[in-house]
Amino acid sequence: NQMLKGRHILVTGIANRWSIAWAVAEAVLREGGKITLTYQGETQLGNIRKILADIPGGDSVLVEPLDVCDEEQLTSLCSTLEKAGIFLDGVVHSIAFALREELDGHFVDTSRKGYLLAQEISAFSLVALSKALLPRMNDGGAIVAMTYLGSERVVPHYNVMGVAKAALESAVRYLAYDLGGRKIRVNSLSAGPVKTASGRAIKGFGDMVKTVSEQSAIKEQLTVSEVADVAVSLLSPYFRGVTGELIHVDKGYHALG
Ligand code: 0WD
Repeated sequence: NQMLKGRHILVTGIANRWSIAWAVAEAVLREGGKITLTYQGETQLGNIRKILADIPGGDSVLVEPLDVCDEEQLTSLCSTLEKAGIFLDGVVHSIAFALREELDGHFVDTSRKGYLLAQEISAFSLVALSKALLPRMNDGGAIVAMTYLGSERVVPHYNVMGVAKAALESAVRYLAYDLGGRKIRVNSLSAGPVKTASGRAIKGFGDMVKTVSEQSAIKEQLTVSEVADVAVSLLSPYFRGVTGELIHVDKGYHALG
């Protein structure tokens, strides 16, 4: 009873084996799906190759370059899929970036450059990626974007990234409306803090993980596999009636005052 049997999912944002995106890719495979991965830069490609070497059939996975700021790479990703005869049933957007100095200081000091960069990489990229991949998506497919509670509430130090995530979540709703005609669903998954490279870039992240787990409904630290299991559920036909939605995967932290 695999949830994604026969479905092909493109997963972005694997920086290393601790990335949320890798946990999602593994869960897709477990649920009987196929994966295509994208990487940004040679270090990530090396990391991805090493991870794939450890799994059965890993050698045959397509791994393509994608810097979301590069229109040409978006176009060539689509033509590579075409050449390979791949039609996608799902896309996972697991990409975010902000300059470290914007996460250290006060939000009021956000620079124009830092603001625009965070928006471009963390929010507009979902629009650009969706548009670029639409010709290679099957009707009835699904898009999932990773977000965080710092969009809805002030989370100290999340700053410019909170504003970018608010834009991302709004883009999810507008995309859901536009793509509904093709029964392509678009949802966001708001994960609680989990220890990854991006997480660690936020000042005081280790303490935050601990405090959040103490203040959640379920008082345990969130794991990436718990996040990944919800992501594959959102990609699966079980969620065919759900689009434009935001789901908190945070052990109930968001529900507490
Ligand atoms: O606690 C956490 N870790 C949470 C993460 C809680 C809630 C949400 N999230 C979100 C993040 O904001 C992000 O959207 O989940 C997503 C994945 O985050 P992650 O797994 O924590 O982070 P990481 O393993 O660092 O992957 C993010 C990746 C980048 O990695 P690095 O570390 O090299 O910045 O985003 C990708 C890149 O792979 N990325 C890009 N990809 C394509 N083009 C670009 C770009 N221009 N910039 C960053």
